[in-house]
Amino acid sequence: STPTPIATPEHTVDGFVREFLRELNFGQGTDLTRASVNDKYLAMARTVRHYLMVRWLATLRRQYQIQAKSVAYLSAEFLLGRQLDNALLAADLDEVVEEGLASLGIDLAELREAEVEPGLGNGGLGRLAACFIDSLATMNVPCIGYGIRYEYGIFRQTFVDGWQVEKPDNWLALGSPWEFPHPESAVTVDFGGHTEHYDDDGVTRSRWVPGWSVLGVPYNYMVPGFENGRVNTLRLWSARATRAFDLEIFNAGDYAQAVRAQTFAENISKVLYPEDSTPQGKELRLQQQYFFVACSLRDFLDQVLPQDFDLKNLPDRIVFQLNDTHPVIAIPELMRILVDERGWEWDDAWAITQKCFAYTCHTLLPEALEVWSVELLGKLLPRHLEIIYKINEDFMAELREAYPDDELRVRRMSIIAEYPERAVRMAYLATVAGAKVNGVAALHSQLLKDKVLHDFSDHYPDKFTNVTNGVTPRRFLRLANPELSELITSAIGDGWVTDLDKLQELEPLADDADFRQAFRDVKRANKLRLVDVLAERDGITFDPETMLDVMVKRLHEYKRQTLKLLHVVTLYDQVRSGAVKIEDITPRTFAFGAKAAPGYRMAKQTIGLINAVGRTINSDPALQGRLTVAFPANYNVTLAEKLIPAADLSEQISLAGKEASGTGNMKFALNGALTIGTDDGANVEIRELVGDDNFFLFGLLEPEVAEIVERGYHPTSYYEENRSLRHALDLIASGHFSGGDRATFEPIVSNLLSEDRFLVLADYQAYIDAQERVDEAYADTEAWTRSAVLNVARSGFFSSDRSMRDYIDRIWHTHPVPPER
Ligand code: 26V
Repeated sequence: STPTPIATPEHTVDGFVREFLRELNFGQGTDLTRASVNDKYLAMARTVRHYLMVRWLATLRRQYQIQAKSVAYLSAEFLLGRQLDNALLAADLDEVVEEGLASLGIDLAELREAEVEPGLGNGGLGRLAACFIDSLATMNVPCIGYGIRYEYGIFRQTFVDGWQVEKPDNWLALGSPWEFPHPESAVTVDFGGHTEHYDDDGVTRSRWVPGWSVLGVPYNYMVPGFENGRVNTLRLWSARATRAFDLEIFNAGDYAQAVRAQTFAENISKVLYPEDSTPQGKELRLQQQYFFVACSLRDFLDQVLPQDFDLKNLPDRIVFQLNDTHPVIAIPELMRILVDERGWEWDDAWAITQKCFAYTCHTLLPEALEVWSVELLGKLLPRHLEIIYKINEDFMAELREAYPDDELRVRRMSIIAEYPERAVRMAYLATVAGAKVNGVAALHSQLLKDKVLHDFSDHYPDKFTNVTNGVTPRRFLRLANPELSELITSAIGDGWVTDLDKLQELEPLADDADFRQAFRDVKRANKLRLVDVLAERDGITFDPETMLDVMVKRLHEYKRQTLKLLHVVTLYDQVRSGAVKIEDITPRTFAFGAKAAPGYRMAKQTIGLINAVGRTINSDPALQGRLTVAFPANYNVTLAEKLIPAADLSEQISLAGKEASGTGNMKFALNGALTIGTDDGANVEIRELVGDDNFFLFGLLEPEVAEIVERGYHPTSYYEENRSLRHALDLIASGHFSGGDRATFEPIVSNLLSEDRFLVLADYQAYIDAQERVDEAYADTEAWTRSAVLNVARSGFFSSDRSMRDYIDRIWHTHPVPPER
């Protein structure tokens, strides 16, 4: 006997206006004459939410009834980007809202810009999680995303004299209309203390006597599918002090100390760690990881599952997907729940646990593989450490049986590292416990098997698989590039939005001159739009008639922003020295977007250098309209959505064997930019699909890199033997870009000349040559456009819908559940 079901507001302009005004009056407590832009934005966001609410509740009800197998996507990061447009698209409301607001004299575009994006991730890994949950909702697959509601997301980047200065990202300050807090459903998470072992009817059992605890408050977010009536849930956890925690201290009479205790607890979800390559072994980070994982397991087992659920059947009802090693502590946590709390036998618990987890690795850099010191783990999670030891003990025994004469191998594979300190290798733990392990592009998965986890792929050949990453076509084509979307739809219909392989039908149009002209018109319109955005946002000007050459991604040595910069400096030097006439240079705008981890010195230096080179070039009257460097600060999802559709050339120039996949590369190809790239990550697959003629490949291949490094790499020989490289480096070293100060960028130059870990100098000439091929190709407008169209037509594979299908078929074995109709 359900009470009267709630009704969705009428899907008409009048219906929207009524609901909007009600929200403005009753929700915001204001009226049209007094409302601020923020008032109007919040009222509109809540109104849009109402249109999705019936679907959300229906999705939840149906899932409770049928108990279909779900995916729990455990991720420390969800880099969602702005929510409004996505919600409007899902609910098919954009026209109604635009018209409704216009009838009230409100400009939708202005309200859009009022939204602060939730930047709850560092880069590719967090954005991937956001694309995946979008796809699962659109494909009607039951999924719950679990993560952390950081009070401060990725820092806001500013430039002061060209140097990065970080500002806190106070994204919640003006209200957060997309979230639903549920403090009444808070769960308790324990930390610290010690363990006890006791006799239970002749059996020795263990228990954890924690030292302190915090509360996890869930905040729910809607994850709407595209026009399909489904709304999945993303549940992010926020840390609070427990009442017991407070009371104890209050009763002791120390009010100030009690308030400090609150702060201590709330610190756990306070801020996203902005490092994405070098784990620092910070205690707070481990607290974050255990916090969200413990909340999520508790929530799923106690709240989501029906009360009488028999956990023996858990693998039929859930798979926990581990997004990198960050949530891997969930493995001993599930063991602890089953063995200590539910009294299961160890072997039974282990058998179930091994079926419930799967692990995705997102890196190849050895320094990015997380290890947690035994000392820290033992202090913070003493029972989990015992459980990990026991898992390892059993695993070592299994290995000694399999490899009786190979103790070296057995030790290599230990979950516990002995040097430089005793520490738990989280990737090994995930590999041993997980039902499947996957890399994120074909090359990456191969290298995982051959190198990073070689012993494990020997031992468990069937565990390893590949799922090439993807991006959601809703956000990164349909919403980010409305004009191209319209052009595509006018040619092949709109089925591509949920079936991106349909883009293949565009292929013949690459040879249609009218279509190519229309395609160029779209690109031009997108560039003009970007000109306005950058002028308004950053005070940057560039000529939309120039080739837009874009490198946007986190700043990392392995991604090689310095290689791009050496190209820019080389062009500048050629013109300056008179070796090349300015008229002979293809006019280009070099756009950069990159945040550096605040503690990553070389990366911050590189940001300084990009800005310094930009300042010099942009202020040289001889180069006006010919060479421009545009480096807008604070690159984020919102800016990506404006930059990528305008790009002509996509820079994907990591050293081969270092970029696990890349996903920006896919977004560019899908929006009709041509790629200049190395044979790395998903570039390999992009090139295979779009064809050699439509991709500018350069640089060493992974095996060649391995060979050079093996032989001993000497960057100075390249410097000595290559004149233009020498000139470019000398120019930087001379202080030319730093007001004559030779010291400023000395660390970059000397690093390249002495160590050059990522073989920038070795790939320099190949890169310069490839850029010359780019110039030649760009000169033939029709041929270039043809290539660009083919890039779009052949990028259907890179839909995250396809990635999700692969996960479903190869790892999850879940099924879509269409909504009741
Ligand atoms: C690692 C660490 C290490 C500890 C400090 C904090 C932290 C935060 C994040 C990470 C993960 C780094 C791995 C990562 O982001 N990988 C990227 O994943 C993308 C999605 O699969 C992929 O496209 C990129 O190539 C890969 O670099």
